Amino acid sequence: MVSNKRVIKGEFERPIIVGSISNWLGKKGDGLTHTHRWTAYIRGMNNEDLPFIKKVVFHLHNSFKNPNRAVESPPYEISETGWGEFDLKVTIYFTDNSEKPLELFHLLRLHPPDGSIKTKHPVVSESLDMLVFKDPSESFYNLIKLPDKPPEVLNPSLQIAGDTPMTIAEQLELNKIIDARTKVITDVQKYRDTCKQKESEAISLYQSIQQLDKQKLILQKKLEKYNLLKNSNNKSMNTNTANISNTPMPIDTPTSSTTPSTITTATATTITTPIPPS
Ligand code: SLL
Repeated sequence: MVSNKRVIKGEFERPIIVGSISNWLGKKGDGLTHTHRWTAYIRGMNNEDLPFIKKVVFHLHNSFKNPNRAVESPPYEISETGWGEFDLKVTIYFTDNSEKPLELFHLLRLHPPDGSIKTKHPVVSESLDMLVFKDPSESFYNLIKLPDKPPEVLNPSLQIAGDTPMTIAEQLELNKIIDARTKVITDVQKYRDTCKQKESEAISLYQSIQQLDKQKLILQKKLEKYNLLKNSNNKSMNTNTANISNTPMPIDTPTSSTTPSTITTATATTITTPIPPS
């Protein structure tokens, strides 16, 4: 069956963040298999809604009970307690069924980069993924477009610190880091767009140059023909009637006309006026 869905031609990108935040449970943990409480999540770069997502499935390590956890409405996150880091697989299903589900991987970190195990600080790990949609349907395109103004809400990763909430100073610090990274990502995107635009400008300029080169070649050939003709005319005139040799040429040359320069006169400057034979 032929679908009559209208599509928007092109490739459209939409950034999303996959991340996790983990807190060491300290005495609240069992010191064995439940030492950390963590939350893994998918979120918009600026916490904007993700209306193009239908469902997110988090595939936990097999040591967890029911390792495949489906979340069918926002916020797309799951919280658990555990003891170890692992590669979390995340499958994103889109509202448009013709868009293939996407698989992402995220290293669920429990420990800070310095390797310390018992830390009071939450360990946040996030990465940005650029979703690319090719020729999406018009209705889906409207969902993947970034909203003009991102909502100004607190980062969800700051709201899910669980039993050990972050201090204001920590939240502010983390906010700063996330904001700075978001800015870098946005800037990179902007520069990439500018590059694309400049590239297409360069291509069309190059095409114009080629076109002009062709025109120049045609005019040069015409000119050559004209010179040849004029040369032979002059020769025959010289032999027949010596005083007609100074007859002005039928085209505008710098010597024969005072009309303002045009492309014709500019080309005409390359005319080599033949020296009458002595
Ligand atoms: C490894 N990185 O490769 C480890 C796997 C698995 C962590 C870590 C289970 C908690 C529970 C849990 O934390 N697994 O039992 O509910 O060996």
